[in-house]
Amino acid sequence: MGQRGSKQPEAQILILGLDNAGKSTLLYKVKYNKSVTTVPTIGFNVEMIDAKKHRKNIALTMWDVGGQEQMRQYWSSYHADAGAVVFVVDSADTRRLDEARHELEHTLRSDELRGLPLILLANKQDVDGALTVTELTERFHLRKLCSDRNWYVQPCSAATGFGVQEGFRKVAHMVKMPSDTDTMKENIRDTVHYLRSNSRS
Ligand code: G3D
Ligand code: MG
Repeated sequence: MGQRGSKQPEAQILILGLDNAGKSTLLYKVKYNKSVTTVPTIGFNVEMIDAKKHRKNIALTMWDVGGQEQMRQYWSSYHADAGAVVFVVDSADTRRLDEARHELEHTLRSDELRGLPLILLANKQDVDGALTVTELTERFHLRKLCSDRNWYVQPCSAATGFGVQEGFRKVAHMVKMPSDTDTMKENIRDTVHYLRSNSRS
């Protein structure tokens, strides 16, 4: 049951990345399709957007957790219910790429996020010198880092809107719905029940 009492399935998305990567700007761009003036996020912003997965309506609750150093210790408390990780990078801030990579590696090591899809949003593509998808994929060693999960890199600009809707469509497409695991658990329960009742007879 959705938070709004809607019956459409709902998934939680974590939007992570260093401070100033453009997380909040992206969130408000995709939610309201407009640019808003952001202030550094203290705590978190949360927004729900409607999306489609396999032609079905779903709701994505997007958690934009502050990226500053002192906030990062709280990231893990948002992990448990997530269905996908969106990691936002300032593609033009080459000075902080190693720091971003380090944060991404650290995040993906979390047990709660194991196997969840990663969508890397290569933001600020409107800025001169922004790294391309290929360059970022290499710099982040994504093939190796994400060998055990689905991943995708979407070039975008929260400033111009380029690639933003596409990026979040991809998120909706790739997200693991909580019902996926519920269904799996039910299947396992049914199988165990079936095996037990058969072994008795
Ligand atoms: P954060 O939530 O990840 O910390 P913000 O980042 O969304 O607050 O954005 C940080 C700054 O980057 C903001 O500028 C914002 O306008 C800018 N920004 C976000 N996305 C883009 C983009 O795609 N292109 C460009 N050129 N700028 C972007 P200010 O000046 O307000 O600090
Ligand atoms: Mg912010």
